[in-house]
Amino acid sequence: MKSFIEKSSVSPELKKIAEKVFNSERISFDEGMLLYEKGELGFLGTLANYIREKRHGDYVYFNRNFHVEPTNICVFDCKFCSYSRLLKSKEEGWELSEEQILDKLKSYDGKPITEVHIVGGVHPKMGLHYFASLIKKIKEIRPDIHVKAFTAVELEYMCRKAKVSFREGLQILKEHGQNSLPGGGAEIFHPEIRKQICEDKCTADEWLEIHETAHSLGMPSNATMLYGHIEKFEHRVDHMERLRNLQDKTNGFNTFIPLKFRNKDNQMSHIAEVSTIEDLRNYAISRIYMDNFPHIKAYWPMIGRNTAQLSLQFGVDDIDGTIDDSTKIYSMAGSEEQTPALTTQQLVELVKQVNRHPVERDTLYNIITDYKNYNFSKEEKTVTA
Ligand code: V47
Ligand code: SF4
Repeated sequence: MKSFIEKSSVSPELKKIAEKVFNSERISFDEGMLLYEKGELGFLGTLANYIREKRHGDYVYFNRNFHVEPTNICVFDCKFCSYSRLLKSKEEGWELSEEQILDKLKSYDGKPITEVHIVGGVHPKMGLHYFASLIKKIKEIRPDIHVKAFTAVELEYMCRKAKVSFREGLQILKEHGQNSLPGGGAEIFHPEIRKQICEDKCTADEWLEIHETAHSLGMPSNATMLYGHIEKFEHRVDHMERLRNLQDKTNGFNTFIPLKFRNKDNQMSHIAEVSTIEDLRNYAISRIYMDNFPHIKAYWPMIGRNTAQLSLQFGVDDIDGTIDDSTKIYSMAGSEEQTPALTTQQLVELVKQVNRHPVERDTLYNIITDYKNYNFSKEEKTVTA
């Protein structure tokens, strides 16, 4: 691998970056920019795959999960969002009752799911104490399930409305059974871009403070980056730099999830989506830049299963989970996955088709089942979760 780069015709500055990667040294902001501006797909893939295989061998992690989206009614007005309905057009939105949410959970009785991911629009009537009580009830029904819930955007609003600090709010949720935070709401931190795409929701500093506070309370989290719209490469590197700095401080992030902007039915529909090549370059640079993040995830309901397979050669080691058609965020934004659901067997086959080694994990990446030489029973073949 190293000699392949040495012999190749890449520029001396890119070779210097390759050397750093092979010596496990961190690359700088300027070097991140250089990768975006000059790094060709093959070069980036070689480096990212080197890091990925050094960390995880040929493992590809997935979990058995489903989402709950309590509502798509939202007080905010993010320009890229195809999913939310403003309060004023409420008749087009949905609001699940507590009973409906708990019934959905109960429909998984006896099925081996390990995680519920709860995230939705920011509804003024669904506040901190409502959600704390909901989580408590979820845990009473299914004590073993990991509750990954609420983006920092939802949390900032909930805490503000309940007049509690971020620490107090997170502590309450933790005491009621919330285990971790998903990575949404980060978008692009840089104020020049944030102001144009989501000016009314939590700021970058608030997002980072909420995750820092969660980590200090022993609640791990993920981080996302919404790329491929009006941002420039410098904004992507700035975004990753801020996350890398926080991770140096807390070590509380598990996974970095680049999210490709999808342009159907939103206020940014006039912006063309970036190419698959750019998606793969972006995964690879994320793997190279985010040297203190254990995992890089390709979220298949958003990127589609074909690109998710390709990404496994470009730094990605995680493809999220079975989902069971329980999220609408991406189908409404135009993803090729209109009813995102894969059985465990389908996920395993997806990974094996590209000669990788599928392993089921829990939310914290403890290995549950190794599927390398696994034979599915007749009953297992039909289980969606
Ligand atoms: O913050 C909304 C994104 C995010 C669009 O932590 C869009 O494991 C693309 O964060 N095009 C929410 N993206 C989802 C999220 C997530 C998903 C899966 C796993 C995890 C995890 C987190 O969805 C939002 C926003 O960045 N989003 N609209 C769109 N048109
Ligand atoms: Fe609301 Fe989230 Fe959509 Fe923004 S991305 S409008 S906060 S649901």
